[in-house]
Amino acid sequence: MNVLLMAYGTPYTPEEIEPYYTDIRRGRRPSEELVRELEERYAAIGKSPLNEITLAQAIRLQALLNLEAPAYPKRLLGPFGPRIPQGPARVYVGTKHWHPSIGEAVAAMHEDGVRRAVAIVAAPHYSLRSVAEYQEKVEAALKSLPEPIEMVWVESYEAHPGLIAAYARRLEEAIWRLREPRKAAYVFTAHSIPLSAVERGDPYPRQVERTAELIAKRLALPRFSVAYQSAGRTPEPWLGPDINEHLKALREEGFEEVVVQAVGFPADHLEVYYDLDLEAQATAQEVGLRLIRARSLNADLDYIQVLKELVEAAWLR
Ligand code: FEC
Repeated sequence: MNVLLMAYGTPYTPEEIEPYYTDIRRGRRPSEELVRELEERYAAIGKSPLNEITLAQAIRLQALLNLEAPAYPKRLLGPFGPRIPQGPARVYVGTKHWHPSIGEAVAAMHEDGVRRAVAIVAAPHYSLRSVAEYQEKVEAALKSLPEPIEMVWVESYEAHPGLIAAYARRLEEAIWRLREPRKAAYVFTAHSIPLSAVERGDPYPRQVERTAELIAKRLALPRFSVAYQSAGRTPEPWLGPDINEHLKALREEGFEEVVVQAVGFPADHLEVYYDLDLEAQATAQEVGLRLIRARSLNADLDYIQVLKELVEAAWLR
């Protein structure tokens, strides 16, 4: 079984921030001011852990897929010595905006003789501004190959029971830290997208709502809401409500505590460490709201198990 696991990607060094940002803007160079602002955001969090987490997800997914494969060496069941046995499943990593790029991953798959693979993004919701753009990049890479690779897509998995359970578990941990859970507000966030995509019928907001509803139902939350974060620095209108405005509104309604859970991203990265842990936290403190963020899924085995189930089901299609 072959898998192409994709994620957003992040620069490895401060020098890479500008070309990375240019790639996000489809080759249009951002102004000096925008680059400086982004450099400051990365400096404020030290470094985004996204590439390391994506690699850890890929390694763990490959290990899980191999462990149960019938052809895996039986000696794994006993002591197998210092080497981790290679198995029949191979997971390749491609990032949307940096290295290894999706093009580099597809080229490596071709070099290894792969003719069929499951393609999946480490983000549960489909959007014209996320998964559809990953798909475009995969299509472009496939076109440059002398032989085709059949890609079987997992386009979204917003209601996967394992995903809902994994998010609910992290939310429950956060609830333990509240003073009065019945009186608190519960907010689920996802990356904002330009409203123009929503107007073109993007299923993204509906899928984000669905994830939120299922987690809230599972934990019998007294109330919940959805807010959007990290709107881009572009003049067009973005999907809201923006998390910072939403926190202010919650305080005005009389809430004193809020749990925020980012359900649009499985991993920690700039938009979690900066936009939630620094910016949204500062907004909450400013208005006198106690904000607790539920921890992310990252490369934890419950999330990897979800990826494994999705990939295995897609492989059988
Ligand atoms: O840790 C890191 O360095 C990477 C964090 C990161 C993730 C991420 C995920 C998503 N984005 C989505 C949509 C957009 C759209 C634009 C856009 C712009 C940026 C910029 C940075 C950035 N995004 Fe992002 N996004 C991350 C980082 N994103 C940096 C550029 C600076 C800025 O505008 O803030 C606007 C593009 C344009 O200008 O044309 C649209 C969506 C996701 C969630 C799905 C996914 O992970 O792929 C949707 C992580």
